[in-house]
Amino acid sequence: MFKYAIVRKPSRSMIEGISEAELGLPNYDNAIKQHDDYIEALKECGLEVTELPAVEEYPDSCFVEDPALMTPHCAILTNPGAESRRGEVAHIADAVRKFYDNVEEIKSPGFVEAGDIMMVGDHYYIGLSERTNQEGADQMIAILEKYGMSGSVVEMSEVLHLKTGLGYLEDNNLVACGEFLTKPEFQKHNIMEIDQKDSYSANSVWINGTVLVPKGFESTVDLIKNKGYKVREVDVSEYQKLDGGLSCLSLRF
Ligand code: CIR
Repeated sequence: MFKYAIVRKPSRSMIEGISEAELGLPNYDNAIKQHDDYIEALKECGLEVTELPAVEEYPDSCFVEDPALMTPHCAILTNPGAESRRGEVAHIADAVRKFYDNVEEIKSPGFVEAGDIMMVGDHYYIGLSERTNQEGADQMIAILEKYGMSGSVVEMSEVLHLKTGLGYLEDNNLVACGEFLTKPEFQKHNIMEIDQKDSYSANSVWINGTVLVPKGFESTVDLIKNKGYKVREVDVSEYQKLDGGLSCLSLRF
């Protein structure tokens, strides 16, 4: 179960965020409304939410999932592969230290963005993406092992981050799309297949028994409800324009 979440208010500079989505520029006012509803959804799941102030200098800084990994035993400040995002780590560090005594760091030439990391119990799958390299993954695995956890790498090539195409819903259930459907390492889980046209909804998030699903993906809602989960839809379309999904907008721990 998770108790806390950290989010960061989007900055007006978000329109300059990195994007390959070709969905147009996000509308700031609408993004704020969607962010408020996202926070509401986290609270409905029983989380105590810390909202950090916007940081104009970093257009992608509302995607707080990437600069830190929170585990039950320690937090790890990452070293984002995207150069324009590296400075976000210093901005999240104080908030992380308020909750953790044990705070570790990924150092260059290792790069990790925690959107590439999926937690399954004590094990952490680490996607080797354009943002996370082998050196970063090796450092991450060494840190996890130091605290009695484990990690393994997943080769990937189709999407931005590992969790762009995957979501672990606990109870051995995994929503997955595209290249992740056939990865040998995931075959021990119950793979719930997300249709390619609904791929954005593979980034659904389990929080304390409820699954947050991005708004507008009825088949995914049905798939998840049919497994017995409670579903809460959240409209994050303004963030989709920046390649950001539901999980990217919070740290949950
Ligand atoms: C980026 O490209 O870094 C941001 N525009 C989106 C980050 C999304 N984060 C995530 O998937 N964990």
